[in-house]
Amino acid sequence: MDIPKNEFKRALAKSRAQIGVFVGLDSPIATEVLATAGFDFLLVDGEHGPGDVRSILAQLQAAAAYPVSVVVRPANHDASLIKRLLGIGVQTLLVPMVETAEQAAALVAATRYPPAGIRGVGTGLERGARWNAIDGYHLKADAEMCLVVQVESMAGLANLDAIAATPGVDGVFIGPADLAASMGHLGQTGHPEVRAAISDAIARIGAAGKAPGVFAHDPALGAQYREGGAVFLAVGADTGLLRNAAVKLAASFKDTGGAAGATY
Ligand code: 3PY
Ligand code: MG
Repeated sequence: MDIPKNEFKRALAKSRAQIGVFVGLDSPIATEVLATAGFDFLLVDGEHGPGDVRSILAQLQAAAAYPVSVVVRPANHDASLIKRLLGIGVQTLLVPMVETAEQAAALVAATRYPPAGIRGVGTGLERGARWNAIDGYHLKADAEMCLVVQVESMAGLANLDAIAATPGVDGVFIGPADLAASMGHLGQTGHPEVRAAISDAIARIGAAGKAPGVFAHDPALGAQYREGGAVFLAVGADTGLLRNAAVKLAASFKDTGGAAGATY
């Protein structure tokens, strides 16, 4: 059998818009439900929620039958964690908190086999290689890897041009929540200074020839970022979708006083 083609990587390279949602419920059923919803990608989170290698594996299996890309966010930059994620079949990573070009280059190396990188070889034990059922997996894997780095701090913004220029980085995703915090505006992702910094970052990432991405749950703001050149948008989170719908339903039958919250 052949290696799965990374449609998300191809879409970013061609600046084809990709709309996705964060997945934090950490349930294969919830992930499979989302896979039927029409999103281009599901962004399975291993940074903030309970998600770990085993639960991410179950979600990859759940989504595999659907025409949706799965992007996985690891908790950190650890090359051995990344090795295990690639081993279970992750082809696209979104790595949080990247602040220097050196960090970006180390992440690229973690996703590539030698001599290009440092990924360990264990295909017979790995779903990524379909346990060696994929012909020549080790020769094809690097070309299907897609690495998106998250820039979400003032330090990251200061080094954005060098981060975006790093060979092997396919895209740069701005995290408004952490960026707002880093800028002294904790909890205010819509603050004018934060929005201006994001718009400027999107333009710089595009100028470096890489795909800019951002989180925007407000459609008007999302459209503004799209017009400014953002190629991929995360537009919500399953946790927020569930809670907001539940609050609304409860309130429609009784006066709970419950307030729907933000979606991330
Ligand atoms: C952030 O906003 O900080 C994120 O990581 C995701 O959007
Ligand atoms: Mg963040």
